Amino acid sequence: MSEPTVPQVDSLAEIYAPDALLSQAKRWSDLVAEFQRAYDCLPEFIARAPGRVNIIGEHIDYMLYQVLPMAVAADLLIAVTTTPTPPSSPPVLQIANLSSEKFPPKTISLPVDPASDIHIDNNEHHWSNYFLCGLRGAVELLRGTGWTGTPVSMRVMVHGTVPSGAGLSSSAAFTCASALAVLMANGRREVTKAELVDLAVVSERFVGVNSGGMDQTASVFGDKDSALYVSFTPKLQATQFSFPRTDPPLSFLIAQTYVQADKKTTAPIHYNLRVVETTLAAEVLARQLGLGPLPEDKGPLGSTLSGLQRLFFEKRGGGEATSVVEQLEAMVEVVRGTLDREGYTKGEIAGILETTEDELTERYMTRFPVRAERFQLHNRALHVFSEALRVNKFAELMMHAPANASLSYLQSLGRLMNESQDSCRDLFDCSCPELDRICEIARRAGSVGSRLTGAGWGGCSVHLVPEDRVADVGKALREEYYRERVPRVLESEEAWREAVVVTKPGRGAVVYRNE
Ligand code: NG1
Ligand code: MG
Repeated sequence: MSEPTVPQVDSLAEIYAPDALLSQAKRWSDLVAEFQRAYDCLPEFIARAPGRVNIIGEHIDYMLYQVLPMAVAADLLIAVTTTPTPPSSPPVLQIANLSSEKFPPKTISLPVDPASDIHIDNNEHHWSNYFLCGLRGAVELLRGTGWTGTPVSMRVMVHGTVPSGAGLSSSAAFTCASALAVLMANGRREVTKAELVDLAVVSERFVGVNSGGMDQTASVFGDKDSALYVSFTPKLQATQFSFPRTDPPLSFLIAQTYVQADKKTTAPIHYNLRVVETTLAAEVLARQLGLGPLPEDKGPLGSTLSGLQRLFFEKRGGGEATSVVEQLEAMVEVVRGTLDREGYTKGEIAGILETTEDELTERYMTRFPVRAERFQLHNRALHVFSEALRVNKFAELMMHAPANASLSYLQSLGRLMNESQDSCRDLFDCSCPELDRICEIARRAGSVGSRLTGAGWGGCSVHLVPEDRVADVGKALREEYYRERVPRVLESEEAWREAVVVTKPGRGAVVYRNE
């Protein structure tokens, strides 16, 4: 079977649901008009990639456990025109945004070889950095396939509807669309979806976040009417599945906290620190269980908790005979019986791993620096194994729903989401009071499962709500959360429509050409 490639489309009906077509047509024509005004020509193509919502499976993608996200309809568009770069001159990038007040334009003279020499200054953050990350990744990929040409000069106009810092991964939409745009601009028409995901993950890391692969996978592999069950080993696989028919029908509601989670700035104490803590938990467990150091490379048996799990059952024997659920349940007990609840200092970890603090810093905390007094290995590992278990149970329930699934079926799905939220709050420390409050209000008003979605520390929440309770949940959030904390949301219909959204799975990345 050939690998699926990123689709080329020529009609908006292939991208959006019928009820969104009118407003999208207006938005796209505004983008093209502004493009023409700024650059005096029409775009050659438009690269588009959506945001995503994660239904369940938080902070476990970078430990290579399965997750269950879906692409949303909100997306990022990049309209592009190209000109060949004259010999021995640098390629030039002109980048502008339809929302020019928030995202001012910039003209950047690129190094002749952007694959290695592009300078991305993460201290001086300009929104165009995300494009540069995609550009650098894309040129690296082209170089890897033997391409020696000079990248073309590009004029681009961007417009995004994925709110930034809101947990819907505007960043993945941006890196996926940028990488795709640069590949297309340089004549690479056939791009496999898997290739684009790998590329976008690498690109996102140039921004300074040690990203997992969930968001980019959802943004590229998503499709109308289906959510995704994503596995990262032995290779990336995104299985599409549609929601079961239930009575009452189920819906997913997204509610914003309006607490901005600025992942780049807080990475050393939040996101990147969690990646380090979970990685070190795997290493420390391996030593304490007598499994020796984990293999150096982060492949399936590298420094991840899923790698440790595999090694544990391989060495113990009988791994094949034990079901995934039994294995994960066993790992939860292993963590409880092995790791210290109080956390570990860097010195203590170095001691266990028979290394020095300097070497530990060099290996795990240099490319992505982190700050912590104590590393909470017990709590983080416990979250990861129990969350992986919940994803597994959730996927089983979703994919093998009973014929006449009723409210109690929805409640069993919801329970797993609620447990996920508790674990994110208590063990992974990635919730915040506003997220906790929204979950509490929504559950009281009829949501059967409420949790944060994405990295957390602010951003969005996702709720599994029986269709007949959607209005109640919206009303309760409006009165008990927004009226008090974000009153501006109640000032216009438009603002309200963005705060609480019933979401449907959306189409993944595409290239639009009108030839
Ligand atoms: P956000 O910050 O919501 O884009 C991040 C990671 C994911 C995953 C989730 C937590 C990036 C691009 N995304 O999402 O890979 O680890 O947090 O489950 O870093
Ligand atoms: Mg992001």
